[in-house]
Amino acid sequence: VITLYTVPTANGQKVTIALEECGLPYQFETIDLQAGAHKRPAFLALNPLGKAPALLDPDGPGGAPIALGETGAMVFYLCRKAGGGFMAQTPRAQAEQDFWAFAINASLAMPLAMQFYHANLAPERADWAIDAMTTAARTTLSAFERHLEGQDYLLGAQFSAVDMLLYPHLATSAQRLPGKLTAFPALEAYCARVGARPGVQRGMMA
Ligand SMILES: N[C@@H](CCC(=O)N[C@@H](CS)C(=O)NCC(=O)O)C(=O)O
Repeated sequence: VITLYTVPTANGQKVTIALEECGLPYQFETIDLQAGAHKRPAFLALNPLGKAPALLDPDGPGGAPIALGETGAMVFYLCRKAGGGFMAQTPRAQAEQDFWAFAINASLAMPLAMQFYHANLAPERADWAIDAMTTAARTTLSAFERHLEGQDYLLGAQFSAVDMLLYPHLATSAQRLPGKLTAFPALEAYCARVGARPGVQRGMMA
């Protein structure tokens, strides 16, 4: 059975949503970041970047075990393993899917994480850093807002793998920004739409 080594954050939730939506059996172990469990050799063997989450599928391609880090790679792997129904089907849609996936994990997740770090964890408070990361996150959120004004999901009418990557950042991380998502009505409506899916709800609770 697939094991997810995870943390109760948006990054962990993306993968549990994928596991639940795909109907793949799994178990999970919580990684103790405070204790540095993600920097130990056993974890680095799963994800050389030393960041949670990571997964181990004993029945990977060709029947051999596979370990993976990076939430984008994990969600796409799981969706393909489950038959590819949540993945874009045409070269044009695949290019669009990859654009949104990279945008979420590089241009949205990173400033949200840095904003949280500077607002809550940094040894010294630096208001300029909090402001810069808040602005960077809001700039990306504005692009998602404009895109979702005209359609229900990131790739159009169907819920897909990239929605699994976006939703937890909106439902969890972005809620910590001053003003939350109130300036982004299309994103709020999108959150209600995606959050109503039973698989998404189970993934968020896992
Ligand atoms: N780009 C990575 C980000 C992973 C990440 O930043 N994970 C956090 C927890 S949510 C972490 O392990 N932080 C501790 C560290 O970086 O040392 C992904 O999408 O998987």
